[in-house]
Amino acid sequence: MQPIFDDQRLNPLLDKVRGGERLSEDDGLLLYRTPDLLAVGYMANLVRERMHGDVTFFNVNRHINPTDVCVASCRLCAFGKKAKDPKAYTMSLDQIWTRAAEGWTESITEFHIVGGLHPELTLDWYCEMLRGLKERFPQVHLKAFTMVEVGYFARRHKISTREVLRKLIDAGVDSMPGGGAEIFSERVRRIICDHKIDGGEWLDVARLAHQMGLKSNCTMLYGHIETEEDRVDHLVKLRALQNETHGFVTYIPLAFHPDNTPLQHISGTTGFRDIREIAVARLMLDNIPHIKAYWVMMTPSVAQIAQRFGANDIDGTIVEERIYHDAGATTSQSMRRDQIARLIREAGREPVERDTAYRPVQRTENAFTVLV
Ligand code: V47
Repeated sequence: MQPIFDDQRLNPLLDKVRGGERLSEDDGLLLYRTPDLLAVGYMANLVRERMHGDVTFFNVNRHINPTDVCVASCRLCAFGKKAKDPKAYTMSLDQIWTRAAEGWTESITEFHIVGGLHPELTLDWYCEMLRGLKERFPQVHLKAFTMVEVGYFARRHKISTREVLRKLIDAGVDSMPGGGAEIFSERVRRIICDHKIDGGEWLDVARLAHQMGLKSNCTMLYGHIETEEDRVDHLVKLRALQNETHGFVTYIPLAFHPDNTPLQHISGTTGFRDIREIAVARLMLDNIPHIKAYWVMMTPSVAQIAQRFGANDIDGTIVEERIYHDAGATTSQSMRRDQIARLIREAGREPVERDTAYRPVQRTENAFTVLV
């Protein structure tokens, strides 16, 4: 039976969604503009259940941010500091390896490693860091360096992006996180992150990484000065690249947190907007397997509701998160596995712990086995 949507304009979209037909840019705009969030969520949930049934994935990971020193001064960011700032930090290799070992009883399956664009740390230093991690934790997946960091290494060392990626892969990078994409609109980038590679370059680095065999995630930063058109454009560009490479594994919409940034006059996003962003993503990104509701950014309560609005992942236990907490996130820095499982179960979903490649992980005390 055809559900009766409050917003009748959505009925043709339901036919497309049911038929597995791709949604257009105009459809995307309508999804952003309609007040009928339940209808958008209904359609997103259809797709989500068709792809993943009742499963919601989570993982056990540790974030490592080796430095917050950054040559860029992005107005969106509260994390990056100038080298002379007394509050700036840069960890030594030993500190990084020690930090990685903390929380080990949680049996971490992934290190998520990103940091500032440091003017002095060399690519060789980062490669030594990776080799040291691989030596000490051979079973842990290294999800490391955004497209922006890779672009910066290439510029700083005057070598090609391909060479940077080759060195990182040889040193142990297994995949790449999705950060730094922000929003591809050049008009907006000039204001919020004009020191970063541009949107086209971000996509070029991702394309090359995928061609060289690395999988990656992708993101969009929303809730600042972008328009609905900018958001649709961003999603459609990710979808087009995915058609070419099939290298994106997970998409994570990131809500802008204004505190302690030069854009702190902007109000933060709301629950309605955060949930809509998940649902629109599930509907527009028909070729990206997973949509993650990142609980650190959305709060656990909203990330839980998102599991019925298109999301099929809630991120992980995340030992120590800095980028969002520097920007005023009031969520905890970590959640225990049983807390995550409870959130998922109460949303009527089945929690499945995964590794980075979405293979289920089976736990025994202080150890894990990946089920292939
Ligand atoms: O690249 C920076 C964004 C990203 C702020 O790949 C901000 O699995 C909001 O990319 N307010 C880092 N956002 C986080 C990220 C991520 C998170 C979880 C999982 C994965 C993954 C990736 O956060 C940055 C930037 O886009 N960011 N400052 C801010 N004030």
